[in-house]
Amino acid sequence: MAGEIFGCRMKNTSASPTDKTAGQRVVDSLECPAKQTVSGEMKSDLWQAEHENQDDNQCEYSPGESYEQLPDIACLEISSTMDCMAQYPYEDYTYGEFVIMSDFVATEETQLSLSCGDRVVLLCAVTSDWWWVEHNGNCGYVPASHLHRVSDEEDTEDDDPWQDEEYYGSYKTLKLHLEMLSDQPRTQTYRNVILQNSAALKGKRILDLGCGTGIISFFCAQMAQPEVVYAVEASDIAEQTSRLVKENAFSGIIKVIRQKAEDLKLPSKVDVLVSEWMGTCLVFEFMLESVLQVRDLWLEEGGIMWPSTASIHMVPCSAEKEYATKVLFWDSPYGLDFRMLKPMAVQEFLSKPSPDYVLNTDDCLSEPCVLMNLNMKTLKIEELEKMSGPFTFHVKRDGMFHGFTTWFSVEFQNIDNKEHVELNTGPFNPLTHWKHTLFMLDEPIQTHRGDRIEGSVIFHRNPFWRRHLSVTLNWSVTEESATTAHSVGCKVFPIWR
Ligand code: 6LC
Repeated sequence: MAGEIFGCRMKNTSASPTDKTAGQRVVDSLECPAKQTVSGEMKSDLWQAEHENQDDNQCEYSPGESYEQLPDIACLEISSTMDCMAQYPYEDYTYGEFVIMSDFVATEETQLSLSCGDRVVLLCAVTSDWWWVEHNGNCGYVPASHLHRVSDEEDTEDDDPWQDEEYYGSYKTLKLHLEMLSDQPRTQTYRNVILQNSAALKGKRILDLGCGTGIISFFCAQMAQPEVVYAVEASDIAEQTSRLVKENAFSGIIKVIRQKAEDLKLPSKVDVLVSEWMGTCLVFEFMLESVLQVRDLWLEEGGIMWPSTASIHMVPCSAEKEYATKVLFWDSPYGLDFRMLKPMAVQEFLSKPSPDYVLNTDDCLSEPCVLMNLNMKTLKIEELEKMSGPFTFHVKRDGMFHGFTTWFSVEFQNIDNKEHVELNTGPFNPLTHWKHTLFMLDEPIQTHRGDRIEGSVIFHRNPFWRRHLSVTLNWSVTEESATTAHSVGCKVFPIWR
C-alpha cells in the first residue's frame, strides 16, 4: 500500500525548541547527530502518525565542533543532573527511560557506544543534539537522534508495537482496496504473472497472504487450475471476500482464512507464496516480515515466492516547485519579509519525506541507481532491522539538487522458464498508487554536469514501532576534477515514527 494510506498524512505538532537555523553546512564527518523525536497516537482511519520533530534533523556541524560547546558534565553527580535539566530549555525531555534507535559508536571518551535496542536513562538533555545518559552504570553523551522515549504508554502491556488494531482497522473498509484495485500497473502485473504461469500452476497449492478482496486468488482460480488457493486476510474485509468467493462460485478452490498469517495452520505446506506486501520505500508497514515468517513455516522447499526479488531505486533530483512553495514562499509573501520563518518551514515541511511525490523524469539530475536488492527466497527477518546501500551518481546536467527521490521495483520469476515479470513504480514507468518518495535537503545545492554525488542510505527499522523506520541519507558532492567534496551532508527522515 502506498504511503498515502499508511501514515503519510503527518502533522507536525510542535515547533523546534531551539532557534537554531536550519540548513546544512559542510561537515568533516558523516556521523549524523541528527535529532528526531516522535510521539503521539496513530489515527486509525488514515493510519496517521503524529510526529513531533523537535528540531531540524540535518547535520550542520561536526561532532567535534558541537562537543566543544558542551558543558563538562562528565564529572557531575547524577543527583545534580536534575538541576542541570532545569537550566536547559528542552523541557520535553525530562529524566526518563529511552531506547537506542540505531547503533552509535563513540568517537570521544565522553561519549557512550550503544547498540540498537539498548535502554538508557536520560540524565540531562544538554543541547538539542547531545544528551547525557546512563547505561549499565556508565554515563556519557549520545546523539539525541538515536534516542526514543519509552513512554509509560509503551511500557504498558496492551500497547502494541505492530499497531494491529489501527493497521487492520484501516483495511476493513473499501477505501484502500479500491485504491489498490484501481492501480492498473499493480493489479495487471499480478494478473500477468498468473496468466504467464497458468500452465505451471496446475495442481499447485497457493497461499495468497493479505488477500484483501481476494483479487490475486481470483486470478489464480480463473486462469490456472490450482489444487487450492488459501486466501489469508486478517482484517474484517475477509467477511466480504468469503461472500465474493461464494458469489463467483470459486468456493471449491479458494479457501478464505480470516486470520493473521502469523497464526496460520494449514493441512500441508504450499508450492507458491504470493503477496502484495510493498509499502512506502518498499518496506514501510513491514508486512514483509509476515511474508518471510510464512515462507519459513509454510513454503515447500524449492517453492515459489512472488514477488521473487525487490529493489529500491534512487535518483538525485531538482524539486524547484516543492522548494519554492514550501520554503522560498517565506522570502516575501505579499511584499513582506517573512524570512525569519524559513528555518521553521524547513523543519515543518522538509523533515519527513513526501510519500505522494510524482517525479518528473526531466528533474532527474543523473541516471537512477539501485540501492538495495532483496531476494525473497533468502532474505532473513533480522536483515530487515538495518538495510543499507551506497550510491554514486554522475550529474548529467547543470541544475539545483534539492533532494533524492526513491521508488521500488519487484520481479516475479516465471516457474517454467528464466523470464520474469516486473512491476516498476519509478518515474520511467506508468504511475502507480505508490507514487514516489521525495527526501528533500534543507538547502538545495547547485550542481553541474560532471559532478559526483556519492553517499549511502540506511534504513533503520524502529525498534519499538515495528511497522516504522527511519531513513538516513549521507551525501557528498564533488566537482568533476576535484578530489575532495565541496559539500557534504547528512539527514535522518522518520517514516513515520
Ligand atoms: C495489502 C494489505 C492487505 O494485507 C490488507 O488487507 C491487510 O489486512 C492484509 N495483511 C497484512 N498483513 C497481514 C498478515 N500478517 N496477515 C493477514 N493479513 C495481512 C497492502 N499493503 C501493502 N501492500 N503494504
